[in-house]
Amino acid sequence: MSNLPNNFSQSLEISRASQQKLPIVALESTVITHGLPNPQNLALAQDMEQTVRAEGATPATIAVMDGKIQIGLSPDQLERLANARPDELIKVSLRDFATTLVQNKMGGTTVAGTMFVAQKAGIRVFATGGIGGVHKEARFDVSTDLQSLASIPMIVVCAGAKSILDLPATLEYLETMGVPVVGYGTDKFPEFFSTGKDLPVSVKLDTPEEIVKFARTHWELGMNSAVLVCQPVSSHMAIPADEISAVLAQVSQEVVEKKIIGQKVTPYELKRVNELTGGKSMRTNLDLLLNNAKLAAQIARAMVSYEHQQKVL
Ligand code: PSU
Ligand code: MN
Repeated sequence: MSNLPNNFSQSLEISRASQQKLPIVALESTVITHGLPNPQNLALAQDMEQTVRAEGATPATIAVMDGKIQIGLSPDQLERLANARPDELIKVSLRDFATTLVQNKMGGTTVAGTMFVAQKAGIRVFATGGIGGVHKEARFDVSTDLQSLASIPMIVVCAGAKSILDLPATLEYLETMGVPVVGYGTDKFPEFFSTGKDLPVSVKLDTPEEIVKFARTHWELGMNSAVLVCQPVSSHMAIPADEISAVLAQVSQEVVEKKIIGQKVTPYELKRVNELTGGKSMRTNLDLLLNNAKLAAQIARAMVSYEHQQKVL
């Protein structure tokens, strides 16, 4: 049995996979509860799990429901989470776990929240869409995602951070906190909807094996930070930066005018960008999420092979 603390519950599939040291990929659930509309959210959640399985790894979607912090959801739990009413749901970052548990609500975990839980379960690889960062509208609004990246050793696969954020400030913060920013096959920091153009990553790596070797080296030195792997959105689904910049500027202005603050900012921005691009941004978002799940599964497999080799040597 697992040695998880109270309030955590692990599915049988994940317990077995971790006992047998099989590759596991953690998946977040804020994208299900607050990032995408219904029913696309459920389809995406199922497709991400399927993509991880197709690459030979086990998906561990993380969420709060049924009175526990869940590591690995059953098909029925995934459906109930995706179909829940907004008033039943909390967006769960680090400060929100206790609230969600004591109010017996359901919660979609953010990047920060998911990393926190995955670490407890010994999971080392996690796939998401885009990380949170420093906002443009209120520059003291810095996502807890950055703090978790600074303090939790894990490989986090993303498509960079949304260009609606203050990207130079976000990268400065990551640098300050000692988080390596890996460009997967690129030396430019991907900008979520677009492939990225002028901001640098800290290192370019080209294969899952190189990423594993890099992460192992980073942690063997005693570093405790995450390794942020940024895979650019595929070029046929990318929205060029100049095509989307007017939309991003308008949405940013709306956030200020409507006085939207705190954890409501990111969901509002994603929803409005989708409306203003006539659904295009959501298609891009879905595509990059699946690509990231696939790469994360390949990395998780490479990690298991690497550990096996180390033992044999
Ligand atoms: N980026 C997306 N879709 C999302 C999120 C980010 O494209 O749904 C979610 C992630 O879960 C991320 C969170 O951790 O938003 C960041 O929210 P905040 O800025 O409130 O920390
Ligand atoms: Mn925020």
